[in-house]
Amino acid sequence: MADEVTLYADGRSPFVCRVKIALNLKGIEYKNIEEDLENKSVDLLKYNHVYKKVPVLVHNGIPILESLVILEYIHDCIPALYKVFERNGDEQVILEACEQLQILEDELRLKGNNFFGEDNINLVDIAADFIAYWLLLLEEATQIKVVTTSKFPNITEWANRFVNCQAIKEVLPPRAIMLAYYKKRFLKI
Ligand SMILES: N[C@@H](CCC(=O)N[C@@H](CS)C(=O)NCC(=O)O)C(=O)O
Repeated sequence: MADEVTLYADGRSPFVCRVKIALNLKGIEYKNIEEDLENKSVDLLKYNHVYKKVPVLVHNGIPILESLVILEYIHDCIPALYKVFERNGDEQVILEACEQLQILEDELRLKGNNFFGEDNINLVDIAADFIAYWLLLLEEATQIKVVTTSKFPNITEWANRFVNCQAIKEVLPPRAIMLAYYKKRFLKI
């Protein structure tokens, strides 16, 4: 995700806070526009003309409404991480990916929690599922390593805990299928 990202917000709102957390964890820079909900801006009313609520995330002029939908959108953008493999392990892209991962690593280390949702999995953990499972499979398939245990010990432990939760384990796509798919896609095997 790049370019112009604007968040129409109200700093007191838990729905807005969800989006800010996800943006921070992904290291995405954005312009925050604080709304007066008693006197909403023309832009907010234009972008969210049905519900007229915050948060609204505007990415390159396209508005995304509803905090959970915005979380999904931010997650789907997976900026530098996937690019590492598309660019065949380009050093600069790996560096950018590591910068993003460092934000998550620090968050886990400083709080000392099992999950981003403290003792339990929350939406941020779920939104980061790519890192816990798919990223490691991509690394294995391509032999391009980003998440080393020495560099990201907390992410490594978090990923283990995450994929070993029953509710998660039973819905993950099979390793063998994913490895074959990634080998075909990136190594043309
Ligand atoms: N379902 C929405 C709820 C958003 C919401 O209720 N926002 C409140 C602020 S906490 C709001 O904008 N209220 C203004 C209004 O209802 O006029 C979401 O998850 O984004």
